[in-house]
Amino acid sequence: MLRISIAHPEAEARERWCAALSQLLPAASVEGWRPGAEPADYAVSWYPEPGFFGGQTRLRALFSAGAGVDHLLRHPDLPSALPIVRLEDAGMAEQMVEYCLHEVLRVQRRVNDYEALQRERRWEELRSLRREELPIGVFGLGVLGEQVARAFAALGYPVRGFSRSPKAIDGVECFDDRHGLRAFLEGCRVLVLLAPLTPDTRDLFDAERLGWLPQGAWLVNVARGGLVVDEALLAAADSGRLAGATLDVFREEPLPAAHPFWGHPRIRMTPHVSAVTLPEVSARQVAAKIEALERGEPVSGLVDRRRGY
Ligand code: NDP
Ligand code: OXD
Repeated sequence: MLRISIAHPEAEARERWCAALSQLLPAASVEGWRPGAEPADYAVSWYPEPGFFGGQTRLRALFSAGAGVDHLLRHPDLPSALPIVRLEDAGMAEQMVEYCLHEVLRVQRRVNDYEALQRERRWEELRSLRREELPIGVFGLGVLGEQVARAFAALGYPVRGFSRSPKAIDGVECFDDRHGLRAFLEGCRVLVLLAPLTPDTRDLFDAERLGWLPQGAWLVNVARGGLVVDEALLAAADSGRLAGATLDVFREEPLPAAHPFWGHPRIRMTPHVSAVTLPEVSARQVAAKIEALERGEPVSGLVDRRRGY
């Protein structure tokens, strides 16, 4: 019998994954992992607990319970040849679009500025920006970034995107290394980060790169905290070079209570919730891929360990 192990530290998520996968694959045994559990054929996990890999003698693939896999690739016990399959959209793109749109509308309609005026009890009218005055840049045009870019383009915003490989997306000005990151960043009034954390993207947005954004730009980081150098972001926000930033992800999560981001007037924060994993939707994707692998067919979403995503 096919055995599927759910190695998830949160009981509620573990139960939802188990229930959904059991229903979709009734012939399989689907169980939450615990020390001493029988070896599994497939596993679903965000980050396996210590001891998990030691008992896996026949694991054929590990399904990430998220789109990003940087944390998994850093797992000290991860077998070097184990295929890792990540989630592709699975209900996350819609959430990302909503989150980014909300932040862009706040900038466009000056909501951040009105909130500051309200705190000072000041009645003052500010000029809103028109969509054409607010070019949106999306760094990372993958499964999620492409849908975010398309959504803004459909609403009439000028949209540009940057990816590793060349892309052609209707309504989106596409950049890659041939054009250079500077040419891309110089035209972004709002910059949305939606690329994975890899050796190439770690610390990429330092003082120099943030300085390539136009004066008064707004940063939205929904990717990983490690893409941005915290000190550089704080300095750009302190000086007003950046109008501000919306941060959903951080180098250390939960963000330590003493971190200056918490109280910074130009920084808005959420606790890594811009697009959460929906176990029921994700289970449909994972079940379909397990069935494909069992038939000997290739599946999409296979992580390339050399690239890091
Ligand atoms: P994909 O792998 O589908 O897309 C990644 C994109 O980033 C691709 O376009 C890729 O280029 C581009 N990219 C990778 N490396 C570079 C680089 N060095 N320079 C420029 N572009 C680069 O990932 P998803 O769209 O599914 O997810 C993106 C990230 O979003 C995840 O890795 C995760 O970290 C984060 N995330 C955050 C969530 C949250 O709640 N905050 C939820 C879900 C995801 P190319 O197309 O050429 O390969
Ligand atoms: C993910 C995330 O990568 O939630 O899916 O960050």
